[in-house]
Amino acid sequence: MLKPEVEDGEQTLADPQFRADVLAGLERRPRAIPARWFYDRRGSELFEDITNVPEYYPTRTETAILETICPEVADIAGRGRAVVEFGSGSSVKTPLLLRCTEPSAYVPIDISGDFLRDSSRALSEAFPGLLVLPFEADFMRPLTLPATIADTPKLGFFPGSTIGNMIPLMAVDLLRTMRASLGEGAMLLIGMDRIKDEATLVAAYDDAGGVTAAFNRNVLDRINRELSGTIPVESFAHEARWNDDRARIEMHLVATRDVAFTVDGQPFAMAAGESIHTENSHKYGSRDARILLRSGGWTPIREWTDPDGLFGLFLAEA
Ligand code: AVJ
Repeated sequence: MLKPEVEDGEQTLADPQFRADVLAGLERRPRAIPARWFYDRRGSELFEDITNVPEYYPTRTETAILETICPEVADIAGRGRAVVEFGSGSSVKTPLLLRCTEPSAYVPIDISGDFLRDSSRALSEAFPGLLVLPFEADFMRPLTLPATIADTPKLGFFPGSTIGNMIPLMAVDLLRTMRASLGEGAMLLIGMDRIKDEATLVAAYDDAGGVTAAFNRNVLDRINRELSGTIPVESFAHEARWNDDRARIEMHLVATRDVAFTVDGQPFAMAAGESIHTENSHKYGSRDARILLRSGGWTPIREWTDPDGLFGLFLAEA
């Protein structure tokens, strides 16, 4: 055999976009790497683990809200829509929504064909009669949905407060793009994490067990692995900061000493205390969220929250 044996799913070739983003991001001041690069196989596993740590309230809170209010969503939206999920879906939230909205089709959209195939297979098994149409695409760009469902009204689903990863300018752009992709008469069910006391927010992104720290540092391991980097990962500390001016949690990797390393042969030097900004997680109060939705071309029609008001789930119409 000429080709080296690799484990199934192991990434061997560096994504050129990953290389470009990392090199440009380390060059820039402040240094920053886009959050999307967290999610290699290990990063996705670590994120799963985060959703189970006690301090990280968003996942379990949103799931509980969805469980409670799903029949109302079905009453307002009506059954038989095509559910279009932006992202390949969670194993808990997606079945919850599908069970109560009884869609005519389910279209998960994801940039990673691997995740898409895995989650689609699992869903088809759980919902034998359901037409599952996995769609490999970057949902940040306008897309033409399958012709089979051209005349079916859509219910977009964008849970997890994923919109919070984007700065408001990009979030508004994405909402408009979704509206264009979903077409006439569409509705959107979207989750947004709320603004709350700083201690709760910071703890959610800096759990005592260090799972979020491992998730954050994994992007450095990934750079070392895929871009032949020499970053001394143990010399970077995880930090979660609340930026009140911009209403967002920021994750950083802070050099704990002067460090020098190379990535893809390119040299970099960082002074002790200097950081690499790795993620933003914007938080939206109820009014903020409604303005954001309207700016993106959506009319909010219902908002649901949990008893503690930690998380907001919105139904909006185009
Ligand atoms: C998946 C982007 C919604 O911002 O809360 C969790 C990612 N980062 N802990 C979030 C994340 C650190 C998460 N999102």
